[in-house]
Amino acid sequence: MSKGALALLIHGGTDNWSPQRWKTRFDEVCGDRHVVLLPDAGLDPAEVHYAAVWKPVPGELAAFPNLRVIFNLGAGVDALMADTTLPAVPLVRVAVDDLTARMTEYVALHVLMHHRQELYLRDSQRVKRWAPHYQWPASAIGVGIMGLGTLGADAAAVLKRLGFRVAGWSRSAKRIDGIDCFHGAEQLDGFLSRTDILVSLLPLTPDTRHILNRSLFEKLNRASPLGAPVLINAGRGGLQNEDDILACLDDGTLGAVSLDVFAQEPLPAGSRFWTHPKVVLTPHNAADTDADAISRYVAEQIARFEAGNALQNVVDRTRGY
Ligand code: NDP
Ligand code: OXD
Repeated sequence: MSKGALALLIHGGTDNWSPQRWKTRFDEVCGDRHVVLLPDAGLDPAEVHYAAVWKPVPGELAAFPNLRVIFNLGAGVDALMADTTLPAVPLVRVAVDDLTARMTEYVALHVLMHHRQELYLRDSQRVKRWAPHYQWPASAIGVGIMGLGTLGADAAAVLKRLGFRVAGWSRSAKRIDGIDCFHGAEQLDGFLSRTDILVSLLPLTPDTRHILNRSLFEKLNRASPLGAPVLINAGRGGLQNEDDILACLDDGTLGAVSLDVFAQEPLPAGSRFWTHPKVVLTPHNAADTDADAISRYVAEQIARFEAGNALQNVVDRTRGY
């Protein structure tokens, strides 16, 4: 009996998301399984048992009557959750060491950049100003991570190792050695009041949309050694109220921000974020999903599933992540 096909549905790719590269990698790891890069006019939709997707158009997955599992080629599933026609089969997201390590690099880089006053020092170099400010030790800085999941927990451990006072905030209660753990709406204010650098690694859900807004920023440590608190958002653009961020940078409620994600991507040319002196921005590449690592992960999951074992990292559709 022939194996069900794996369909690849990849949209919105940039240079690091070449669909053909994904197809080549999947062909290598899927043995004799038919791997189809869509669109493919010759494909019988009934043949497809698995779909590996990035930003499919809403309704696209409903075309496969015999679908068994959907694999999202990334960690965040907000785009899929918005598809009301998404087939009711298990949806598996990415949680692999390769992606986690990349995100931890981004978080460590940006926390250190703000802690070590890189914006001020680069500006000093530009104007030939030899005038260092006092440099606080890492132990004076409270870093607060919103989202203590796969990515947040790893970043927290590395920041702790660098000497920062690290706290995390999640939906459910947690105990992590050396990290001050807060959870739920009732503990959010306590978490914010000890935070100088706020790192957002939350998923975008109805509960978290626009959670990064002025009223939250005003609850961050107002006596921060950094002068004013800093925001780093690598979760999703929908988590942030962008007008509030710009207004809070302008009036000093926030000292600086690092943003990897935006409400509209690519960021429009007219956005003030491009040129604001207190903004460090990156084009949603904090943690790229690597075709080698992720194709292996998907192939392993399919092998587990076909051997009768439980799939890993299945999204809870009622929570939305
Ligand atoms: P996980 O699902 O492992 O972790 C999510 C964390 O957020 C959990 O700790 C969860 O709490 C917490 N959380 C969710 N909802 C709430 C809420 N309402 N209140 C408080 N805490 C909440 O996800 P990952 O760590 O793997 O990824 C996080 C996000 O990072 C992804 O959803 C994606 O949007 C983004 N991402 C961005 C990338 C980039 O390049 N910019 C790359 C990869 C991911 P609990 O533990 O209690 O469930
Ligand atoms: C992801 C992403 O969710 O790259 O994995 O944004």
